[in-house]
Amino acid sequence: MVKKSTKLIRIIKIPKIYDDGYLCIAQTPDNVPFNIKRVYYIFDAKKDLPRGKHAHKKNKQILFCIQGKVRMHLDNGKKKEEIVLSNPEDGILLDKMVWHEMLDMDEKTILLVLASENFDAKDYIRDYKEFLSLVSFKDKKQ
Ligand code: T46
Repeated sequence: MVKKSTKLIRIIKIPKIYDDGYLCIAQTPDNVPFNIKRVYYIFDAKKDLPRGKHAHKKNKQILFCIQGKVRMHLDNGKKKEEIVLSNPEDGILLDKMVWHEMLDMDEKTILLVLASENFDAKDYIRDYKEFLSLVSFKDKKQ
């Protein structure tokens, strides 16, 4: 279930079952608030090399750290928040138009990501100044 909060960071806790080892279940719509079109995972990350550093125009995602740890930095143009993920049953919702960075990973870290959209390089905003101007333009229109 998605915990309601005014915070930028929204943790999605998924059920964990013990059956000769643990099994965690992410499922639409019970705990994933979008239809999953794509799944990818990231491993063998290089220490001290941050990843992410972008926002998505349309794509929404949930990121699980299923092994090791990652420090997640989120920024919506108004506020910035950070959290360390190290529990495989805790996902973080990466909404569209949220700048995100993945920090402090190492070769043990494995990130599993569920995405609402197929890969599209045009969906990425990789320039932070452009991101800030797009979110402030959206705010002025509302
Ligand atoms: C994100 C964070 C959480 C593909 O060709 N198809 C794909 O589905 C993905 C995810 C990536 N790529 C290519 C694009 C780049 O040439 O893989 C390369 C590495 O992607 P990127 O530098 O965006 O990787 P990260 O780890 O910085 O970011 C990834 C996702 O790409 C991104 O969407 O939100 O994880």
